[in-house]
Amino acid sequence: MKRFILAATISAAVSAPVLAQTMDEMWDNRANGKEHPNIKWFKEAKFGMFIHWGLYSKIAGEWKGKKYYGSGEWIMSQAKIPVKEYEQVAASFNPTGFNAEEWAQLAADAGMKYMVITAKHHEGFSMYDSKVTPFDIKDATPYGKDPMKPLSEAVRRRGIRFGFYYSQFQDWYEPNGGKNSWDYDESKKNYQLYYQQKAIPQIRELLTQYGPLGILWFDTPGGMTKEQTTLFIDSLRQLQPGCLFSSRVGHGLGDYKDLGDSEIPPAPVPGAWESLYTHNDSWGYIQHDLNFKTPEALIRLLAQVASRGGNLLLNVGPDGNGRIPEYSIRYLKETGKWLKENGASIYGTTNGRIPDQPWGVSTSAPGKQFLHVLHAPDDRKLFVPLQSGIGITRVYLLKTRQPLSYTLKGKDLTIQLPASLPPCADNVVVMEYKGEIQNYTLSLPVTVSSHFDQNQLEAVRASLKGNGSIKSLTYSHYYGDWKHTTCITDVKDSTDEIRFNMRITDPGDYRIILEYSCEPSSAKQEGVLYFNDQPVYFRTLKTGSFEKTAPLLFINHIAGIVTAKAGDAVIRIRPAFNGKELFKLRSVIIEPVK
Ligand code: H79
Repeated sequence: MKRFILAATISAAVSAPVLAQTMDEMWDNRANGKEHPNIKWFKEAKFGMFIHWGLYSKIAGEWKGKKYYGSGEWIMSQAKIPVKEYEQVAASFNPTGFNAEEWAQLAADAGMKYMVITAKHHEGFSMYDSKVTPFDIKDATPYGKDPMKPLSEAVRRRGIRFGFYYSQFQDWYEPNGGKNSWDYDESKKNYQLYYQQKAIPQIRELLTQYGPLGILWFDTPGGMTKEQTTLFIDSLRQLQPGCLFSSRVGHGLGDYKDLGDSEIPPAPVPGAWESLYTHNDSWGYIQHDLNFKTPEALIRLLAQVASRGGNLLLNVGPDGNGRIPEYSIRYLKETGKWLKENGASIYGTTNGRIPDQPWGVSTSAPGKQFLHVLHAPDDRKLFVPLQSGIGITRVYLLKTRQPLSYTLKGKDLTIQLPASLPPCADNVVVMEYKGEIQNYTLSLPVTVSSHFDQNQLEAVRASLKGNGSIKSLTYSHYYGDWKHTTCITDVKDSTDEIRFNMRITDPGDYRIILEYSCEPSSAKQEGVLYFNDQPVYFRTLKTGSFEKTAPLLFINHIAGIVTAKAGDAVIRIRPAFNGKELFKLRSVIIEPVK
């Protein structure tokens, strides 16, 4: 049975190979094998604030009367703004609304344990007082002050680690910096000169003038060999040996892994790592981007990332006046309220040992599983599949400490949720136990129950035979606003097979839905889904082609209804004939017929 590396076992190195496949150059997520002596705080922190703030914040997504969509910090590149025009923006950049104490307090109120702010993004403008260039906030703007000094102090005073984002390769302002091809001839550039004259001296400033840094957050590596990067890191390390370097320093030399922008791994990932999302669709402020994630979505995202063992670095984009958007302030504070009551289920935890269930996800602490109930079952009975040799000592609601009754039959734990359980983005149940719960393998049966509107068999839980593979597909909607979806691809021959093992907890009729994307060339092919041995035939429906710069569209294609007994069951999916890729299957959804 061929199984994609992600699915091998979750203790093996996962996810890196798929992610690296697509944009290795830009999104290097490989960390070095050695654990940094100061990695502990990072692993425990779980929630950090990312801040993108620069001249693009003042431009706010609109240039010469035209609105731009996507990543606002990319507007100089997107609108091909010449350096001579772009630098004029600094002359009116006067963020008098900036208040270091307010920003630091928001991070604290949100329950964030670290902060990473752009000292210099790709635009090349330094948001701190740099002696290396006059193109900085102190020397080139009417504001005339260094906001990073008071911010670093206000943040650290609250026990929050402070760090800088620094775009080490891309610098669109400098003739020898990476990636400005509209002003400068890329083939004539001397990247080494840029590194020696700007990037390295500036990073040295950041490492020596702002106290102890938690993180130096690099991005989009380029222009250096592995040997050069090693020397670069070694010399910087001497200034602050305790500072962590993100994986995007390149060549697999960082201290922890950063996933792709806006990417959450579908299964636990070992080691120290971080998912990074922005609150709306852009990292830098865009006036017309109001697509803010609700507190509920933020809480669930945080729980999901923690269940895979990582940190969530969540970005806010302050505007050109230095104000954080009102929605970010409100929704982050709401998230912080939830964390005040439920933080024990997030901070310091490791990945959950119970595979994803229709009710939600889990996180771990010694002797404890935190069960994050994202969807309450309609009978209020929480089914938790365990392993043999596990004894339960206590089960209670984290928020109120209210004990919950439960039954343990063999390996099956059933917890009774209170009828009065108030709706919440994530009600956390604590299960204390004796014994050792092994990390799960992805081929364990997926629970299917009639007490949820839907049960989902995610691509990552499939076992594959033949040509199929499980891939993280990367695409954007507007411009640089990346999305990632894990799908089963390349299943094309009649001998290829996608298999899901299920554990059906309730007998009855179920509707089986295939959630997939289908290229024009893949459409109208026959497939067959076996529910145990019962065949259900279907023919693929076209959704459109997969392009990197367009939404990947999915259809929920109802294959049919089957009648199930309680117990173990299997779904196998095959093309009826040899042909093209059948589809890109995101999940199989199983809905009880009520
Ligand atoms: O700071 C945020 C982004 O600006 C930065 N990473 C996060 C944290 C980032 N820099 N580069 N990338 C992400 C990759 C972006 C590539 C693209 Fe494009 C930008 C795709 C579309 C716009 C370059 C230009 C590649 C295609 C067109």
